[in-house]
Amino acid sequence: MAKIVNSWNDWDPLKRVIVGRCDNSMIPPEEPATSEKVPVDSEMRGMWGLRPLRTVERGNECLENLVKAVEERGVVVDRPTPLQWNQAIGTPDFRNDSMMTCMPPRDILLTVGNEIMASANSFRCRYFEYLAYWPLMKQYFDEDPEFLWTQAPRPRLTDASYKHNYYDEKITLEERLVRTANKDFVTTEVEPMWDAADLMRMGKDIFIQHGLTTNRTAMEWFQRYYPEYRIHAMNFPGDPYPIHIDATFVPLRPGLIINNPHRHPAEGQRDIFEANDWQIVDAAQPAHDEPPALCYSSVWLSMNCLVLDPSTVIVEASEVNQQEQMDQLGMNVIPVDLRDAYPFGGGLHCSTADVYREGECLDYFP
Ligand code: DAV
Repeated sequence: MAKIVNSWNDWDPLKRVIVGRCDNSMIPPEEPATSEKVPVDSEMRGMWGLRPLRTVERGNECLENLVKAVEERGVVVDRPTPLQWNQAIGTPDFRNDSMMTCMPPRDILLTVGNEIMASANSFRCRYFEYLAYWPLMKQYFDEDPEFLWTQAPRPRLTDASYKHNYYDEKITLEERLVRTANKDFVTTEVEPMWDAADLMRMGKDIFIQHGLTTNRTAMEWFQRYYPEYRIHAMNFPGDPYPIHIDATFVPLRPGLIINNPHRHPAEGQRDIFEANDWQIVDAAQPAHDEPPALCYSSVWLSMNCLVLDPSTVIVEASEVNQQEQMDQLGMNVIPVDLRDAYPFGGGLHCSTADVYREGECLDYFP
């Protein structure tokens, strides 16, 4: 029996990866946590339902581009099994009129060494999304005797999990930034809630963004679950919609991070990197002024890259500035056309989840 699951960071040589699927994707109905994320001026406000089929097909074509690019380099690709996401769901604590999608996998699956853990997302529409990955988890479980198949404590997501009236149509960008600076987010602390894309794994250290999708109780939970790792909270006061660390603070290889120039770490949170001679470089300007239509994310998906090994990176094909900067930083750049997958939840890093990277758990911050 073979070792199938192993990954300690985002840069060691990638050998096996999960790539999402856009099939049956929904724009979910508003609910306490999601309304905070959709900007007031977004064309998606107030609308929900199946995403137009043509955009789903185009999104899937983009994901096929990514599959092809990594398979050509010897990486094994696994795909989730989409559900009918337009079904209404219910638990003893809440009902929701639909689910969302199985994009992007990075939000749902956290790989730490030989363990893949399904997350504790704060969006009700994502409560059952993990089911799309269960056939793969069972396969890994059957084939790899060391694989740990784990589910984080399921949040209840009752009304007590959210601050009500947190969102107000009239709130200005400045007021949002004050909230971010005050670490005042829509989720409460009644239970651990987290999206896997808020975690940045670096061997012995795990850095977790505190924001709209991940709370402090989650960090406390991780510190007790992984007593042998160091858990660090990160805040990025320049971000009015702090959600997921992978368009904000992105490692390319040991010693090098690209950082969104509008979202620098809070006071004191760079210290551990500087003390260990890590370089933190402002990321290049995105090539676009606007995200594509019906997209939740910002133009900074430009920096949401997939590192294949410490000297090779996949960057979105239209993101010419980011490609040029990667090149100057000594990376071999592989462009992949993925922009029409952005509306389904993100860029190259988001659209994937690690299964196997060569390498072991190292201490990069001794
Ligand atoms: O900049 O909108 C997107 C991150 C998606 N995983 C942003 C963050």
